[in-house]
Amino acid sequence: MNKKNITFVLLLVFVMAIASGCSTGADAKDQIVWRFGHEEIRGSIQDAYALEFKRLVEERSNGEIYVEVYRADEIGGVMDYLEFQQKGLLAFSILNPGTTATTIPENNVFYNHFLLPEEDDDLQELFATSEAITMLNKLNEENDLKVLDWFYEGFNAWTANKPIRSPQDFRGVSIRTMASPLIVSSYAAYNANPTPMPYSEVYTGLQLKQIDAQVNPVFAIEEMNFYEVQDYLIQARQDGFVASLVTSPDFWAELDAKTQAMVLDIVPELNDYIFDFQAKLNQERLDIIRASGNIEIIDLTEEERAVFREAAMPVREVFLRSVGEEGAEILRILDEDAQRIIEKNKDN
Ligand code: 6CS
Repeated sequence: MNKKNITFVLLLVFVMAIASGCSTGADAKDQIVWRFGHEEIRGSIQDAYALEFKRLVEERSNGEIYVEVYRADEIGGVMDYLEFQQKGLLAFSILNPGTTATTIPENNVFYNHFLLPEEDDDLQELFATSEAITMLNKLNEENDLKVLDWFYEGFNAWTANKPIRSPQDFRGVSIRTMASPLIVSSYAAYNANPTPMPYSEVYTGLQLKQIDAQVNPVFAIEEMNFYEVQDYLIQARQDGFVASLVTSPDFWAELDAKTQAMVLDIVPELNDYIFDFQAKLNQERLDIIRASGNIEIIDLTEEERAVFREAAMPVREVFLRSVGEEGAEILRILDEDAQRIIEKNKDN
């Protein structure tokens, strides 16, 4: 079966399951099933978020709701999950802007390099308070995604088969990125050859030397075994991996007020949980990678980072060209709020 047919069959299975009331067994004939998709593998940050969501929903609904978690590639690739979510075939998903910005370019705002605060607490405050987030969520809703939460999975590190300390070093390096055009432009601005490919193919791509490098948070570099087939892990702290908990506006509108309130109560708890979880997991996994002795870890100096910052600034124009006035306003407010929060918290 080709990919289109597989997608079609999956859609059909979903529609039939939804139409049949989604019961999960003899004792569960009135049980509601919420299908929850995410982009990563078992043990990842998105999986921890999904499992905690499942635990809290099942507990607080007194078992009336059962949450079924689908991980990356279990029922399609991440682009399929976006389509399933926009069509309301999944109740909830975790999707990151590298995926959603292919149809909602404003979501790329988070992937402008050297924009977001580097401290986790500052970032959490920014997501919770910035008017830019409210504006972004409204735009998503107009595009069939209701965003309930934005969270963080750690800064994006590079792995490569050569040391990279300057944009000059990126010349001739084919680096795998996610599909979002802004991410592609960011690495083109560093002189690299950005090569989008599905997440699940990156390990083989590196092993077979179809690509020379890739970019992802440390926890992912460990669990996807990228560090086993690369020689250098480079921490430039140019941007972070942001993800969103989304549902579809139609699905949400059909939930009764009590169920909506239950979910809205759970979300801030999940946000606190995952900010702590990702910090610990990224640290633990950096330690595992270091202990393996497989890869040299390079932390760029402030001087080296400054050269990348300068090369990244023209890419803001690429973002602005891809969005309308509202997108420009979102970037302006997010930047302003980020600077204000960093300044306010700097002595804490
Ligand atoms: O690089 C990617 O495509 C993926 N990376 C992570 C850490 N999560 C999901 C995403 O699809």
